[in-house]
Amino acid sequence: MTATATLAKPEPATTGFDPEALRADFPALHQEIHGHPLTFLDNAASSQRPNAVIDEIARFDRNDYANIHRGVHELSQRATKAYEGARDKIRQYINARDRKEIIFVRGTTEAINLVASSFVRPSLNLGDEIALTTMEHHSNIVPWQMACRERGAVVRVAPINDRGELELEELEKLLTPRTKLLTLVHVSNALGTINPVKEIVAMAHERGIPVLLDGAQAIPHMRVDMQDLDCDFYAFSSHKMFGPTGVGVLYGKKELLEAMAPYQGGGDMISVVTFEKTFYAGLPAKFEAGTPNITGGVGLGAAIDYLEQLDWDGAVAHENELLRYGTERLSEIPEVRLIGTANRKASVLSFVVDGVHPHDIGTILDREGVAVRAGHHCAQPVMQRFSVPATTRASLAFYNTKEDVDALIRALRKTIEVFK
Ligand code: C6P
Repeated sequence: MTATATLAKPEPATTGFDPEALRADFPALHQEIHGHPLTFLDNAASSQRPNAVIDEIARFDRNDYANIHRGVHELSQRATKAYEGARDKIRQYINARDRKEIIFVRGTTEAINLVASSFVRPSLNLGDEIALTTMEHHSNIVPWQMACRERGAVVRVAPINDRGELELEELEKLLTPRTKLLTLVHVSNALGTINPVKEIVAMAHERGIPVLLDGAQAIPHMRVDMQDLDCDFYAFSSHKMFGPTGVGVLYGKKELLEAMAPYQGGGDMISVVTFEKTFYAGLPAKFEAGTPNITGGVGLGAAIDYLEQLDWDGAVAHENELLRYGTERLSEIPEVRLIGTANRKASVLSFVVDGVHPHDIGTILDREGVAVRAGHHCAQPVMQRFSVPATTRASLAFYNTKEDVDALIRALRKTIEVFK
């Protein structure tokens, strides 16, 4: 036996996931609201930003800001490098094949509208169909209704069961030779359901149907891999992934984007303009007319840097434990009914309380320092499916803790007492 073989194997580092340490990165979390420490449980609407993002935005605006792609001067070159650098970070983060597949947009809503306008509308004919699901956000319903109305096409809707899970067999039945696109949410904002999107993409592709995934609520809770999912389009917003507002991403497969007409006309999306004929720029500029949200793009790049160094296995395990704990604690309150109890769920707790309107709950919780969202969450068909006008929604992030859940439960019990 050699000397080295007798050495004890080093123990794997047991770093553990420490949400408390991460909270220190998020200044907005450390304040009092109405005399109570803030409990921020409205992350699905928009998440808070870490110092790394706030500071990088301030640094960029102070030192490097100028318009991009246009100037030969130093500041324009620095700004262009930072903005295009953010595109590279996003490509790597979501494992897209090519940086040309990353289109900067205003957010998920604009990304979906871009696909509706430039990919679907031009070839949508009378009697064609767009397949989607009951659990879509309005931004993945209305653009398709608009396109279908204009072209005499039809929106077909796959149902969900009482737990808020997609009925896959019913979805499969909707996929016919008339289906021009299947578009669905990766993670539901109103229910928290995580859809088995990889399987669904494969199911659609077997029939030659392209797939758009609305990733707005998935990307803050998990790593996503475009080559693994093999979806044709994926849409997400920076402000739900710890970055700034007003910027987001449409990922699209290069061969599809190349074949699509521009979404909007203007500066930066052309190569030559004459009154006789205009030649468009190549990808990704073809879809990015006008001066974009330059600082927003750079800020999103900083958010990606932050997320790249996150212990994702730890974050996912922590959020799962918060979800389990929150579900258990809410279930102890007899007046509470959870809406959305899927087997695979992100850390979203949507619920109704007998005899109390969600808006009243939201208002009283706020007086206790607990920030939640009350309403239909821009998913009215989900509310209709569960026969409720609205829900109260606590949506968690990796920086939330069991103490946050306890604060919610305490404030909720107080609210219920008020209405007794
Ligand atoms: N949902 C919520 O509180 P924008 O506004 O474009 O960044 O994202 C729209 C959007 C699209 N899809 C899903 C699944 C979403 O959750 C959202 C935004 C927020 O649930 C605001 S309504």
